Amino acid sequence: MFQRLAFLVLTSFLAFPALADSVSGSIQAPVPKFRANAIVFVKQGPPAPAAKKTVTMDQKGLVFVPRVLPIQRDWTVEFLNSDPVAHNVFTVDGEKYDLGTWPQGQKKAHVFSKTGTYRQLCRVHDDMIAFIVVLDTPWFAVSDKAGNFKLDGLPPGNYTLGVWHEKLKSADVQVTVAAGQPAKVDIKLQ
Ligand SMILES: [Cu+2]
Repeated sequence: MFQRLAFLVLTSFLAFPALADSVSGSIQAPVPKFRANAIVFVKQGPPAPAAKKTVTMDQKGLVFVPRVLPIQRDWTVEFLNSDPVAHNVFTVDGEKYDLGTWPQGQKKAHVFSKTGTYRQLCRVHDDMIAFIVVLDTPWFAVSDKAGNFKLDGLPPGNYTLGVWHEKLKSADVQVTVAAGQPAKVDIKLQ
């Protein structure tokens, strides 16, 4: 009985493809190392669900982890210190904040209510830097070392994707997502 039920569930899933689909692709850059850490996001497209989430940016091994963190507006970022030395977090961008300096194992939170790029800096360590990019969409992805990325859960429709990279020019790309047909797009940054 249970096996039969499982079979029915499986066949109905196959007969009616999921309404949401994906866009995957790759980033090409003038220098191979710049393929990584590009943010690909939905700039224009079907209405997106609003969701509030809390995500973490760590300070570990004297670097921010991750270096590039896309979030949706009104999300909370918890800044964690995993190092045996004190770290600070501040930005000179947007609403400008200085969250103070705190020791290992502790964290401080900040809610980002405006879109934009916020460089994350540390007063204790001059060379520490990371980027929080606050977007108007929950649909975004960060490219891996090889430049590959994947946006999941997109309803069918026509999209303009934006691409952000800390060193390269922004780019816009048009893509159409059809139900049951994952889209592919390769993006050349300059
Ligand atoms: Cu530091």
